[in-house]
Amino acid sequence: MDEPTKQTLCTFCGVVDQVTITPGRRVKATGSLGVCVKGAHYFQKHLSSRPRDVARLTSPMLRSPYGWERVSWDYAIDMAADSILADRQEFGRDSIGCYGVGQMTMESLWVAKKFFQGHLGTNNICSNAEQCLANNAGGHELVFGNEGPFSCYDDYRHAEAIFFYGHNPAINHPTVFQRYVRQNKSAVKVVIDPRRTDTVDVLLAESPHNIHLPVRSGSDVLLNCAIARYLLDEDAWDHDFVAAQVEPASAAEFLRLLREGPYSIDDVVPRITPAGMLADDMRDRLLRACELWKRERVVTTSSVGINQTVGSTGVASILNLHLLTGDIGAPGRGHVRLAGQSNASSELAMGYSGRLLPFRMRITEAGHRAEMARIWGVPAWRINPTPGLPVASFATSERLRTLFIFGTNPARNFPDLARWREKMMDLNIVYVDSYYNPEILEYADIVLPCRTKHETAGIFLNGERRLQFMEPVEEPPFDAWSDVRIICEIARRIALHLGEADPTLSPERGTSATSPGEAEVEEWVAKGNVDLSARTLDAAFSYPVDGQGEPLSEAVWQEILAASRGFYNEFVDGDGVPIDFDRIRSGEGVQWQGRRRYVAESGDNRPLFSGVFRADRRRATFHIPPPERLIPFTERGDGGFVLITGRGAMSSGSSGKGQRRNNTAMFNSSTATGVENWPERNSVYINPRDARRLSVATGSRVTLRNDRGEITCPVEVSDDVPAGHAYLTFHPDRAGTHPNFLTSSDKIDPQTWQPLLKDTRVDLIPISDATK
Ligand SMILES: Nc1nc2c(c(=O)[nH]1)N[C@H]1C(S)=C(S)[C@@H](COP(=O)(O)OP(=O)(O)OC[C@H]3O[C@@H](n4cnc5c(=O)[nH]c(N)nc54)[C@H](O)[C@@H]3O)O[C@H]1N2
Ligand SMILES: Nc1nc2c(c(=O)[nH]1)N[C@H]1C(S)=C(S)[C@@H](COP(=O)(O)OP(=O)(O)OC[C@H]3O[C@@H](n4cnc5c(=O)[nH]c(N)nc54)[C@H](O)[C@@H]3O)O[C@H]1N2
Ligand code: SF4
Ligand SMILES: [Mo]
Repeated sequence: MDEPTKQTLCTFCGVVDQVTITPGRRVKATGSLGVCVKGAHYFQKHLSSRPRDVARLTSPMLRSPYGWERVSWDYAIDMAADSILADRQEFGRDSIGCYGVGQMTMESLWVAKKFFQGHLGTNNICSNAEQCLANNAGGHELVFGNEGPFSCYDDYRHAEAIFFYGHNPAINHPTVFQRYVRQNKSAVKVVIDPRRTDTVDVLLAESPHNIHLPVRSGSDVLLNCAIARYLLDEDAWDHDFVAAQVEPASAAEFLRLLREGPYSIDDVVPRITPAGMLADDMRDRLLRACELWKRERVVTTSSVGINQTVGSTGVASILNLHLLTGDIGAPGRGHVRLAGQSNASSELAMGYSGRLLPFRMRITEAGHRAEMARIWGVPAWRINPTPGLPVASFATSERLRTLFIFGTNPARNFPDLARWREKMMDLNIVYVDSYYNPEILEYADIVLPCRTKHETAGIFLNGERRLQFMEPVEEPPFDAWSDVRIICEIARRIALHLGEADPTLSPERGTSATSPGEAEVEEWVAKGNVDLSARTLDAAFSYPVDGQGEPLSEAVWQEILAASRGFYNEFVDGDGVPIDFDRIRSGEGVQWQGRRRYVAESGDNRPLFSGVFRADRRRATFHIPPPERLIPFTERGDGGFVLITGRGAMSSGSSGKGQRRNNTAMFNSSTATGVENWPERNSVYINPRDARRLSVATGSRVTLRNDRGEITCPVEVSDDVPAGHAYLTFHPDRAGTHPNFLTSSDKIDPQTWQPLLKDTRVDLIPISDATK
């Protein structure tokens, strides 16, 4: 019998491409962007050879003294519910935590927030965005008052100049790079990246006008100050836009800082130019880049090269340039967000951070808590007024006891890995993933198998704010549940246990008239979780379900849509019409608030920007960078290397010619695309100057060491990396190289708490032949 053609989404990276599975199981691109190697590889592998190549979790499992024990769903859900109730009663509300991957559906993100924050009263609920995209949101909040990005991919087509700050789209967002960036042949492209990346190679081969600025790590804010100063000196900034749309005090302060500080091209060039590069060469390239800001329509994109180094200040320094030139809200002008993971944008909108409530409301504001409680239908006191932990501090928390992990691989991708792995031994970990991953199984206590991307239904909000629907294309071959179902079943099981313990339990204690204080709530918790209401809990997580017991996306979406009303990121289209489920499901989905935000409505002279609430129209603020963000990392003068970890360039070419070897089928921990893609051993890349200094050559082994730990790997000598820097991918290899033994969880962004993973200092110690 002929199989029907099926349509779904690729939900690895934040582009979220549309995919058609044709009869015979060929995978084709449906949308305008095509699919990349990872996307195609995933579907081909899962649809044609399952379950041979990819190890799946096939049943709920419990750790027992004899190893893993396979158990029924019913039993596993009981165990998870009991674990919450027991730890909560003994250790308090914030002994419970949740950490989730950026590829979860919007439905599961919403339901998890409601459960952990709205009912269990813990703010220890954060997500992978806190390692990845949070600082993009943080930068937007500093400058505009809200996190929403304002441009779309199409802006690449209309731009006259495109700047990539710490972003390597040729391998990391390949469909957007091919279909938008490279199609705009006339735009001049500028890549700001210490490394010569694939993106740099492709663009420099394409046009002699394209520019690579191989600045020292940590230079971006300084660089942007130099560009801004140039625009001031040339009187090439938009006086009218700044006067109309920017807070006057911040404008005065920013202009003064630029004029009085050491930000001229001559001041800045020597500080950002890596050893071995001629300062005149850098000067010439920088001046050409400044001229582009002066004359052309500019689109910028930043990614984790900024988010994980100079953080939200770095993003804000780019947005400052858009404010200064008025390059916002028009075709070909603005900052385009390319999210790392498919639903990272939903995590930001849903306030995934220990400081935030959904729609970016703040935990510490009583009015915000009351508003969220109203939406969730719980008494305001139930939302804990104490912020949760930064994800980077999970490892040192005395309070945390039970941690839910939805996907994500914290046994590999977390900073300070040694400390964190030790902490995981103490935690009661409920781990939810589709794949068998021995690294995490070492730490997990309860394992719940969830549906894969091609078995789940769900809503995704991509980097350009497009809401789309992922259709399941196959049923799971065994009883796997979606994340949303797992959360709802645990919540309802808790309600059941509470009801059994006390059938007379009143629907809610402490109504608004008798609002209890924090201490009183904790007393109720200690008395047997009697702060919880069985009735409210059961009602809140009883969504209509399909024939297999899966909560219906449409029902959850209706709740999210209604809740979003009045917030700046309320889910309306460009005409202000609420986006209903059928529209998300059809065609290429719907972009919330239209193709562009911050476009003046006709005849409307009001400020363009909104705060948390849509009605709160305000001017933007130039962000004044704190002094510590203006110092390139190599200026610390401690003789060590700056260790950059990222994607691509995994192992040395076997030819010994030092060419890069990428495996573009790898995505982060690369569980879904299969272990057979993993290289044998990853290499650390260093510049020939440093190799001479250390007397090492390609193939030599070195130890990378700092105050966090040490790892060993082979060297690749390459001009791709500037002197003073070392590059090592964080993708897995079979040898078990783990760069996160060297990263620190102490260096976090003050605005978002995101760890600054790419700001890592290491010493490189050659291993003598005798110890090889
Ligand atoms: N093929 C593939 N695609 C992916 C992924 C994958 O694993 N594989 N992962 C996805 C995810 S989760 C993400 S977050 C994105 C990330 O996409 P990218 O941001 O492109 O990823 P990275 O390679 O981590 O870092 C980008 C660049 O930042 C540079 N950099 C380091 N320090 C600095 C600095 O101080 N300043 C500047 N200007 N640049 C610096 C690095 O040299 C690196 O080339 O990719 C997504 N897409
Ligand atoms: N040193 C260093 N460390 C880094 C980075 C770096 O550049 N350098 N980058 C950081 C960044 S940007 C990121 S995004 C992280 C990536 O870190 P992770 O979030 O750990 O990365 P992934 O491998 O994408 O996801 C891990 C697991 O999530 C599962 N998963 C996917 N979708 C779902 C779902 O819907 N539900 C459930 N329950 N599970 C699911 C997958 O099967 C996979 O096993 O690493 C961070 N760590
Ligand atoms: S991984 Fe990203 S670029 Fe590749 S097909 Fe999937 S969504 Fe598109
Ligand atoms: Mo990411």
